[in-house]
Amino acid sequence: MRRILLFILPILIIVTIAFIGFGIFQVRSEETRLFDELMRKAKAVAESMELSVKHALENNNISDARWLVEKFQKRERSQGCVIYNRDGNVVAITGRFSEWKDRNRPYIKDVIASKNARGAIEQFKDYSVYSYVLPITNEDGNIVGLEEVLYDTSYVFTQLAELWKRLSTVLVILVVFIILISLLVQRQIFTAPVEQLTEWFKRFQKGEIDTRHPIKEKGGLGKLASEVEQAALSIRVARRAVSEEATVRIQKEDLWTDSKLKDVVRSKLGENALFIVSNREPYMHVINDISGQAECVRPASGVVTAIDPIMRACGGTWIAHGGANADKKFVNSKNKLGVPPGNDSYILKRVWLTKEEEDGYYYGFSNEGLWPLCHITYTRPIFRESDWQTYKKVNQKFADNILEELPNKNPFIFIQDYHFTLLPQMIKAKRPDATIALFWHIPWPNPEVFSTCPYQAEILDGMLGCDLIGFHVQYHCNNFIDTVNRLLECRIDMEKFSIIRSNIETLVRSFPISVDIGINSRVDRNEKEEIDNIRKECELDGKIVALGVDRIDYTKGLAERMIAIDRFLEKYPAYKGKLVFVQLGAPSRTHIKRYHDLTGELDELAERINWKHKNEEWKPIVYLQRHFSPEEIKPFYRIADICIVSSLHDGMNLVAKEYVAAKNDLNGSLILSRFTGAAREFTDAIQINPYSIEEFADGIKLAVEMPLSEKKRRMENMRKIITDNNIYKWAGNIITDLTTIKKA
Ligand code: ADQ
Repeated sequence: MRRILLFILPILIIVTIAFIGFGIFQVRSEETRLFDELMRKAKAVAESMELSVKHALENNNISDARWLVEKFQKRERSQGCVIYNRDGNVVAITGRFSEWKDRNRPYIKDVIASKNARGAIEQFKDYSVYSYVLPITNEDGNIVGLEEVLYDTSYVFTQLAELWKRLSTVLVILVVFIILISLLVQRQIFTAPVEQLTEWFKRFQKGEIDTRHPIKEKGGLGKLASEVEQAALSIRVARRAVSEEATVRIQKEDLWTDSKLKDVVRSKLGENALFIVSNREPYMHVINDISGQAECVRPASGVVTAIDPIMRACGGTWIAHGGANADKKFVNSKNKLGVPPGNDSYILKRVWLTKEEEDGYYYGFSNEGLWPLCHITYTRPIFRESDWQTYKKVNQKFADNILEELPNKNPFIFIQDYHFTLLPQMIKAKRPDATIALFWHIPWPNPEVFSTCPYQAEILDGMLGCDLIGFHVQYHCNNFIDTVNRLLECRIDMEKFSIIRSNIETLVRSFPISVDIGINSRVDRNEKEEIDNIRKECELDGKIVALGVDRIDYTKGLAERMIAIDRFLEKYPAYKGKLVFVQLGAPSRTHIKRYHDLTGELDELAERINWKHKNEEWKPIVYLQRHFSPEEIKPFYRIADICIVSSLHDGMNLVAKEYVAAKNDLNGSLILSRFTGAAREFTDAIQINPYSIEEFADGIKLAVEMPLSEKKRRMENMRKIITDNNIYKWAGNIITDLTTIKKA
């Protein structure tokens, strides 16, 4: 708009100045013409009366003189006449100008003296009057008197004002025409070709077209178009070169790092951008209750912990629900923003959901239905038809949001979790060229359990729009293949471990997720200070510290953990006053009754156990119920002599891996539930059955009493596992597998 103004404004200024100049000239000419006409009229009238006035004056006939001036009363309302004797005294005057005689009129004496007629504009009351004075002489040339004809000139000014008004109207019409024509011309010669060029550049960048730019003209725009074409071509060539270089580098490096993953993405996906879809967004903008200011928060979510480093390394677009209360303030017109804040490594696109949609799709179907269905923790899943309908609607909403972002050729979409089972099929139906992977972060139950879901066929069908479905462990892959085989009509290729349905082949693979050991083991600047503060605030000096870090979720075995601490202290009272268990609990899904009840249950349990065992200087449980940033959690991991992960069922459990990654002094023990995915890799952890409180309490004793050398040996083994199998390897393997399938 500013550009258009800059273009139109000078034209408007020039036209307006020219028009005003022309107007002034027109009005001046008209004014001169009207006054000329007035003077001529006044002179003619005076001369036509000269003889009659002379006669009346010579005969000293006052009544004739009065009769003559009164004739003017009947003429135009603006006219008048005054007859003077030879001394300049008024003899007769038209009634409407009667006050004229009280006015100072020095020119009368001049006319008597010079005997020359005089015409001039004079001020009278609040208007001006044209006065024409004619000397009346006898045959001897002596003055017998004077005759003055008066004209009110207001009508001249009224006519001039009318003229100005007409000229202004023409000016306004002209300005409107100029603006319209300029906009039209500007669009035709500037905006339209630039839009064309932009569209071409966008599509050329995405690899959708190979044709030359569409600008035909040779002038400035043509030159600009050629430059743009050169730049686009150079970027393409550079990308290809980077991708080839990346391939060479990958072959040389063994260990997976963020830069190796970046190289894999470049070499395997080339120009095709990476799209991640998840329910939870990696960065939320939340209003701080105390300061009232918006702040950026990383949510407590295993999916976010895992995927964020990948996106930081590779770039791309992450599409997620914008669910925080200040999220809308931080997006652009396309609902996007660069994240992490201040670093802009990748794009986050926020999708908005209504409260009803969030209730039905997220709280209802996903977390009261699918979550308990897949976790065997004896919490009954609830399937409501209305939730299912909303779940379908929201999946479609995400599909629409993704489809409008995709480049025209071979995009790569990586969907996260059970919130989007229908999404793969929805995207595949519109974009069969898209490569789609879904990672299922939670366990997959056996066919009997899954068949209790009333929407089983639609869910499986939706998921089979994928080219690849990943689980943490092989056991869940087997469960999935069994489920599909039992519940759907399809062909299973056991050799490739794939499912073929409606001509789409879906590979099923296990990819054990992990963490970035580098980020987790790095010592931060203020860490020592933070550790001292925590020790002081939680009264941990000289104590054995056991730690739990979880979202408050019934699958995480939080109650079992507290009960095991109680049993441990009962069974081994020598540890009273010596061991403190710190639980960091992030409130989660609190709108769901089961979660709300759990929060109350845990508060009560911690309170009861503390009451039972505490003394004046010590209590066994420190329960910190809030969200912590990853930087805040790390010093707790460093302090902890023992980390307890007691999930009743868990896809993987990243807390176990974060703890091992943070323990670079090797002085720590991990107590790990057998029912986590992590238990398959961490055979050196102290594995427990969280349902068996005796075994659990003994596990704590084993961890407390384990000799340092044994602890170090076990920790070293576990650290080797996550060094080799880190989060970059996880993502790299998925991308490599996918691109291999695509080529086959
Ligand atoms: P989650 O069920 O969210 O993940 P988990 O793997 O343990 O579980 O990850 C939790 C994450 O939240 C960790 O990064 C942890 O540091 C963080 N966290 C925990 N408590 C917190 C607190 N109080 N404040 C802030 N952050 C906190 C799902 C599956 C898992 C699977 C992951 C990844 O349920 O089985 O391991 O996805 O695939």
